[in-house]
Amino acid sequence: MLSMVRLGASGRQTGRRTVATVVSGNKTSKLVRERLKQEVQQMKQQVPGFRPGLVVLQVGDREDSNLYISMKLKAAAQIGISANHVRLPKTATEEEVLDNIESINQNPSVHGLIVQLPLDSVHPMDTEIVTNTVAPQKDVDGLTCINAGMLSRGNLGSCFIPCTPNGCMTLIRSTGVSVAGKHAVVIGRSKIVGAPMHDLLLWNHATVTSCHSKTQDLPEQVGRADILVVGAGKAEMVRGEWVKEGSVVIDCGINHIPDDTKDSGMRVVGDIHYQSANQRAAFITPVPGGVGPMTVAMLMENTVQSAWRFLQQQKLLSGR
Ligand code: NAP
Ligand code: LUD
Repeated sequence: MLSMVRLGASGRQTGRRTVATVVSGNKTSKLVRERLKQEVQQMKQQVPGFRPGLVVLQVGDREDSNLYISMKLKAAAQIGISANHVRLPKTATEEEVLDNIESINQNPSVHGLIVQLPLDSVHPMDTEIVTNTVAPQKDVDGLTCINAGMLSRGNLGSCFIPCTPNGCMTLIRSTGVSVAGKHAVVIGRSKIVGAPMHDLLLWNHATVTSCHSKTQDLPEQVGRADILVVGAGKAEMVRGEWVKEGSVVIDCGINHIPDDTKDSGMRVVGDIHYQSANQRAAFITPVPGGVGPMTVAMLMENTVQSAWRFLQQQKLLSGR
């Protein structure tokens, strides 16, 4: 019976089994936000009257975007970042959206600008053109070709790293497991999650496999992962039986599934089947309370970093 207990792995032992340690995004994001609050206070001491500025541009009125934006505005207020929500109607044209971005690009009191995705417009819109119109030095989502290009070349110190992968990386670091030399598997290759996650793991010296909808034998690839990051948008797709014993498992997925026991009739789950994966992983992120809150915290981090860079360029700082 003793063989049922995974010796040496961290985690909570329940009966004969060891379950994974929960990697809390709620806790880690709170620590990040507290640190940033202090940084903003220092900033104000050095440059009286100064506040980092963030604009969140929204096209349309998606309910999920409204929720995420409200979380971003709340976090900004708590830290001392001056955040503005610019709402354009569903009827806005691409030209109007681009005009708005260009005018915010010109505003020196704005250090960070994001366009919340997806765009919810009645008109056809090229998301790539829209995100690329953001000035790279204000692109705190890290979605412009300039920032994505720097990340893909391993120029990590000069670029803005997209918030969700940056949050995943922070959570991986919080486990104490070193990334260098490990086999990391990323499921998904989107511009906002999968592709930058691949780059970030690679330049943190993991050996990385990227999987997508055409990957053959996903369970086999997952089984090789010392570090697994999933951003596929498929509820509970990754089964616990696929997961390597003792691995670090990070779930970016946010999916709504029916649940009669909830007042709303819905429940939020990730892309990983948590209850089986936590029987094999050493560390696992929950959904909710995992990657989501880290995305918000990393946006704040990038905005504060952008404000520091701005002050430095304006030669308003001494000795930083
Ligand atoms: P996306 O643009 O739809 O990309 C999904 C990716 O997953 C694509 O690369 C797709 O492959 C791949 N994929 C889909 N089905 C697959 C399958 N059966 N097997 C293997 N790969 C598969 O989505 P996204 O924006 O990256 O978001 C992914 C998930 O993360 C969603 O649940 C989203 O809500 C969530 N998310 C969460 C946060 C957060 O802060 N927690 C932030 C962003 C996104 P192809 O490229 O071949 O189509
Ligand atoms: N677009 C994002 N679109 C969607 N969940 C977010 C997100 C917070 N340009 C741009 O903010 O970074 C972005 N930049 N995204 N997302 C998803 C994505 C974007 C997702 C989840 C959360 C932001 C979050 O805090 C909570 C959690 O997981 O605990 C609550 C989840 C819930 O629905 O109850």
